[in-house]
Amino acid sequence: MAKSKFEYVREFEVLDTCLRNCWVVVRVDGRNFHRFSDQHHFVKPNDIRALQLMNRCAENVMNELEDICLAYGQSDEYSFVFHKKSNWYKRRASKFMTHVVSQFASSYVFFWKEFFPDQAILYPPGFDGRVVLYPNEQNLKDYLSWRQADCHINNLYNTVFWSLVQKGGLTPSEAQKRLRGSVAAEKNEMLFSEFNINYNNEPVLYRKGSVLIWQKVNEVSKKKIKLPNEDEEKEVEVSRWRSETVQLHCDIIGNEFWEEHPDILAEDG
Ligand code: DGT
Ligand code: MG
Ligand code: MG
Ligand code: MG
Ligand code: MG
Repeated sequence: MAKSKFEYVREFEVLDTCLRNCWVVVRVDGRNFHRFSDQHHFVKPNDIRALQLMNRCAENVMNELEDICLAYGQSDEYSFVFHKKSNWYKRRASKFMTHVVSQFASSYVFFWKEFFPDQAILYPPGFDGRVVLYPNEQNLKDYLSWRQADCHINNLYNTVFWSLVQKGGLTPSEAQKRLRGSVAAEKNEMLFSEFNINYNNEPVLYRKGSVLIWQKVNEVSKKKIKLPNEDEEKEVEVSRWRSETVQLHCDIIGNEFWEEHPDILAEDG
């Protein structure tokens, strides 16, 4: 087929291939969710509906896209890890990022009413996205540890802050002043002595965030078959292995998690 004289513009497109053998992480984050959470009356500091909606969206992303071996989410963000051997869309960074972000954002609106049956969604939310490559397993584990440590630091702060405001009667700026310069141990102590809250007994979903991984399940179903030498159909049980996502709320900073799930980052994963 003859080429049009416009064809040359294609040469303006540049390659954005992710370096081979690197773990590809795409992180999405809600745009101005400070405002979005206020306008939709999210419970402070943690709204279980909002967090579960995020998890539902991430599950959809993992099921719809290829080669995601793990996802980690907290607050208004989710990180997706594409396997280092992935060759999805020839490893084009823009494909990884835009497919994750658009699938996540459309899921957020699509599944909204399942989690907020009594709260209309008031305007279309947006999410930003970024791609980061990690050249070895330790860097990837440290990335995930960084996000989980961030979850812990923010959640401890927010738990004390909102206790001081909601139960202690302080204004937000008074609470902020009380907390300025305090270390973790002091925050724990404040929670315990003033509000009788043992931080370690707070819901693990809030303290650790959510991890999505694949697990193999054996699916048994009944099937009718006709044997060549018999007239009647016979019902037999067939079983097959299927992968489905499972949600965990556990520590991923220590080695135990990786020792328990060696298959997640396996070469042939
Ligand atoms: P950005 O990401 O720079 O566009 O701006 P924001 O406002 O999204 O800031 P970010 O991502 O650093 O912080 C997340 C915001 O989302 C923060 O204001 C608190 C809010 N948020 C996230 N999860 C919850 C929740 O479960 N309950 C409430 N009340 N707010 C939440
Ligand atoms: Mg945000
Ligand atoms: Mg921000
Ligand atoms: Mg955020
Ligand atoms: Mg197309």
